[in-house]
Amino acid sequence: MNQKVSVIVPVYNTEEFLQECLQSIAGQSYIDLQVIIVNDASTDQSHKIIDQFVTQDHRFECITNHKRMGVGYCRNLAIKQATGEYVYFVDSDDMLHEKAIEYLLQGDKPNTIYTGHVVKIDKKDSIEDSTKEQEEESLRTKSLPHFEFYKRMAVSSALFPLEVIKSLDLKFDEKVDSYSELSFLMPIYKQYKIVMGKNSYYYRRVRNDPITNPSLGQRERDVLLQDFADIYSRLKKEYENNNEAVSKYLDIQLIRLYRSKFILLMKEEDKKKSAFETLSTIMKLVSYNQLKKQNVVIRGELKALQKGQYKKYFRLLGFHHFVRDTKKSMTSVNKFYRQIYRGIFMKMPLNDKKVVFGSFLGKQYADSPKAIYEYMTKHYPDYEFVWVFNETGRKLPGKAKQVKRLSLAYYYHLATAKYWVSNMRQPLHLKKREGNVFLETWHGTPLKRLVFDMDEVYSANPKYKKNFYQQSRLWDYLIAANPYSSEIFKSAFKFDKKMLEYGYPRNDTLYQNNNGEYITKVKKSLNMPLDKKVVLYAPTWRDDEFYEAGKYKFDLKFDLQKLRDKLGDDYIIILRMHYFIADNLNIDGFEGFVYNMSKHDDIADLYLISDILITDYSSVFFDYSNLRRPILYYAYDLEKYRDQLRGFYLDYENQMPGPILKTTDEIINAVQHIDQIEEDYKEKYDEFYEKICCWETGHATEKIVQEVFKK
Ligand code: C2G
Repeated sequence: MNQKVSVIVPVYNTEEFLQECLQSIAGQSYIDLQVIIVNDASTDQSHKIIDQFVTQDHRFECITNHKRMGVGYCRNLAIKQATGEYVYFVDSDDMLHEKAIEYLLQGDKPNTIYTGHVVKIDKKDSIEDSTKEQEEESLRTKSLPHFEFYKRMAVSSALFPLEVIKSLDLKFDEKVDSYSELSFLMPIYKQYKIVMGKNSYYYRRVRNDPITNPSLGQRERDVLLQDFADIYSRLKKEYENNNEAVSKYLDIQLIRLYRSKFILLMKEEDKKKSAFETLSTIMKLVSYNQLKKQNVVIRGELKALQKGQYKKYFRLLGFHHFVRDTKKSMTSVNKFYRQIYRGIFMKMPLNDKKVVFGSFLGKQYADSPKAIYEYMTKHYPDYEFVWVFNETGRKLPGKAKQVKRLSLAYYYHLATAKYWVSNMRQPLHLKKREGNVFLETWHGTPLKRLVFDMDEVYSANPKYKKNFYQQSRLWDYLIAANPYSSEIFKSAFKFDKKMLEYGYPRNDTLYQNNNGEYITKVKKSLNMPLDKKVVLYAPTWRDDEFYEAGKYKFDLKFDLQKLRDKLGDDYIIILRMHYFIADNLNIDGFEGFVYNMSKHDDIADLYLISDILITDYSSVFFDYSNLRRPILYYAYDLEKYRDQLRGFYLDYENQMPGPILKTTDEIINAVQHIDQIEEDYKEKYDEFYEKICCWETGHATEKIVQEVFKK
């Protein structure tokens, strides 16, 4: 099998993925390759990565465009330069299994196109999972129905003989960015048998940041519709009268895309008119045969589109959605509630003086929403207040109604309250109404990198960034406790509305209640001894240790016995787990020395009663520093956490206002010499305090409420 393969890689701004992509090509077990990269005037650092491969490996060559020409142009250009017997296309954010090309070359049936297995990759592990069982010598094949192959509308993963490309003059469309492959594929539609190499893996990366740098398929739906309409009309004209199979294929693709993608545009007020016009124009080209194969609901819509009947179309679509939603709502109570929310509650009048509060997903009565609520109950008596909890029936000051999260009452109040105050995001399915005001308080000064400042995250949901973006568009106000947070939030959340810069409402209590009387009262209410000093241990959660979404694992990584032996005479320890932690800590036998306060609502009281804080990477130390009390960092997994899982905004080893500890002995030693530590870290602590606590006055709540709420 001595045949050269020309691998074609168009590149546009994919510096995060390019190294892995080119490495997977350079490392192919089949080595007789010509790799043609076309750099389509990338504005990022992609050129540096390309240069490195071109200099080190004589099989790599690069053409650089001086202005952006589009992916179709790049591929056509590279084909002109190809000298291999076969051409294989790779997208610059994707990757290949090391034998992807070798396997395909083993297929030797005439008039056949061999294609690989396309596997979607969104997490690092998924590559390993999918290739576990495939250390085989030879190609495993299965023949593929034509439609299966062509419905991908993608050339990547297949081996095309150059002779076929040249003789049929196969070309990518250069006028559109998406779907440009259709014009390359249509001349060979049904002309060749399609065989899939089951063990020739092509890894298609599902990018998790479709907001900052979308792949072609992740662009906005209206842009995709425009491109599809463009190429569809051109190809229809070309094939309508001389190739029935292609013409039929194009119609099926259009209807398929209409049902899966374009129909959703009709829900977007600002886009639906122009989407209707575009769809109406191209639907006129669809053959009656395809139309009559659709079910009665879709057929009605398509006919209305063909005839340009705007009102009738939206009437039918409304009916379609109603039937679909009703069917869906029969499958779960929550879906039923959501339908009532959309159909009834959202149409009821907004109450200008109603506020709905939520904190930590209904788990706690705590944090800034609590401070804001307590201030408002005193100073805004004519307002109506609603608190969202997972378990209702709590004792609260004031007259707030309590509703269970995701219950019918929850939807009613969220639909009819003018104001929402929450320290986290609202569920994706909640929509804002004209006049709604959302005060997002957020829940901590960031050490760990957040959302758009995180690199490609493999451990999170691949839709994390997209969802976050959508949810955070609802925020009207965002609280930043310090200048450092304010800067970060702008980039990490892409937030460009009103930033409230007065300090954290949740920290006001650290200024107002930092006195012996209050501290004694809290200690007594928690049945804690008054003659012992208090160490508070409040670590964060680990992204990669979980049972299921939202339920994380945690086990104590220190020796309680040793701690009691050495510190028990003078200290007690409060354990405070993060609200994501589902594990129940076992402290049997340590009663009187260890107090598990993980279920206690507000951590601020625990800050006030403790003399020393031990944490790791949790934002708790930023708040705690308002008390100017000593902080110890128990960072036994620092390297992994910082370098693999998250990344930090601060230089952990040099900027923390306390020592980094890795063992129980080091903790004991630090607690026993806490005065010395305070002295050693005084300068760093002062610097830190200046940076983090400079806006805190103990009156943040008042200033924020006055700015957001009308009296
Ligand atoms: N928290 C707590 N107990 C802990 C840890 C955290 O009560 N053991 C509370 C604190 O109010 C803290 C907040 O939860 O400020 C956020 O916790 P982090 O550990 O910082 O983690 P995370 O929820 O991922 O938020 O900008 C901040 C980041 O979003 C981090």
